[in-house]
Amino acid sequence: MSKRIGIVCYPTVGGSGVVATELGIFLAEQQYEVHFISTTMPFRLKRLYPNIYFHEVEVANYPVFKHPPYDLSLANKIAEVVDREQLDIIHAHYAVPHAICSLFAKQMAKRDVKIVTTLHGTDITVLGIDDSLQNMIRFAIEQSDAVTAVSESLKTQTQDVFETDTDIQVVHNFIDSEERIPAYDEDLKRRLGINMDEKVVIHISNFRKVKRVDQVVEAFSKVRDHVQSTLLLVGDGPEYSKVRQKVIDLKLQDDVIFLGRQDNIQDLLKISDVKLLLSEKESFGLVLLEAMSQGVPCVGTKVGGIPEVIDDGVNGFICPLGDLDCVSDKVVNLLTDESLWNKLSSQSKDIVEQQFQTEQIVKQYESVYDRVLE
Ligand code: GMT
Repeated sequence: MSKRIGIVCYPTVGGSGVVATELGIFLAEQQYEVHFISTTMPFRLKRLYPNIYFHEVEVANYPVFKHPPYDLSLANKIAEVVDREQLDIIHAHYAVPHAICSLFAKQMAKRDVKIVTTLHGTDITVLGIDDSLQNMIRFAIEQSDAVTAVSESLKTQTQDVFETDTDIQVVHNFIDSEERIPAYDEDLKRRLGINMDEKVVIHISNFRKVKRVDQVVEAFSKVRDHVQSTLLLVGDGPEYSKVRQKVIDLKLQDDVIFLGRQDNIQDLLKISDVKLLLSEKESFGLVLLEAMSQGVPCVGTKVGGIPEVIDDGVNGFICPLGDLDCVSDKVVNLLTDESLWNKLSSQSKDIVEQQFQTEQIVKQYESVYDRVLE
């Protein structure tokens, strides 16, 4: 009989939501029965699949509650779905709150369900440092039936911060490069007001402080002194206004295009020459795979899991955090040396094909499921 998996995730735009949704879709194609448990329908779940179900968590909001108790509603919903749908496994994406809620649901449910927790980063690199949450995160990690982390770096950091010897399996992020090759939209550059012979640098993120988008603009400013180019900034978030101001301060208004949140980033990547990710914390950087699968070489910081994705000099370049001269030198090299660009572009695609394909990585999650059900 096919396995029944409940996936608890954030449905919004963001790497963890994308990974959880693509995982669910691929599992469904392998005949698993997949139940998403979340506040809204995961945004990538656009097609109808007969063996994928969505269970909406409705958050109670009575005047007596100072804050709507999302976590309690979620735990209650998970327990309800475990019993009704006879789930075998709950795969929680993020220790807090999803693994914690899943553990609570396991105690409430009548059925014995296994909990697999995937750590995506912020729960460890940001919340793990917060004393008030440390014990709870450690509890989630130690009580789960299996724990995975999206990079070696995140695994090591988790074991160090929480002083735990829990076995953590590294399962990298993945991408289905086959599905993501749109036709080159010849007209897109012109519609964006970019000259056809101009180079394009791109950054895509949720504009949180850790993404250091201001440094992306500063590095681009240095690049712009040498190469006629445009910076595409895709995404929105808390630092957005500051970044806009930075662009004004550096008098780059004519060279930087803010595109806000975009669902369809493949078309934008297709017209881009280099992708920048200069984060101060980054457990993996799924967006790097998205760029590499389109043959866009990446320049990133020597932080977290980024060096596990960018092999320095092979499919892009790595610079020390905050070293913007290094970043601009590498970008200028890529934009001006066609044979270097061609080599790194084709090696980017090869690395995605060889190391980060959906099928290959999902097998690793499947072996985790088999192990906990043994
Ligand atoms: O990067 C973010 O702020 C979003 C966050 C998320 O929850 O989606 O991304 C985290 O998970 C992704 C999927 O595993 C990773 O690729 C990102 O590197 C990680 N972000 C951070 O560690 C800051």
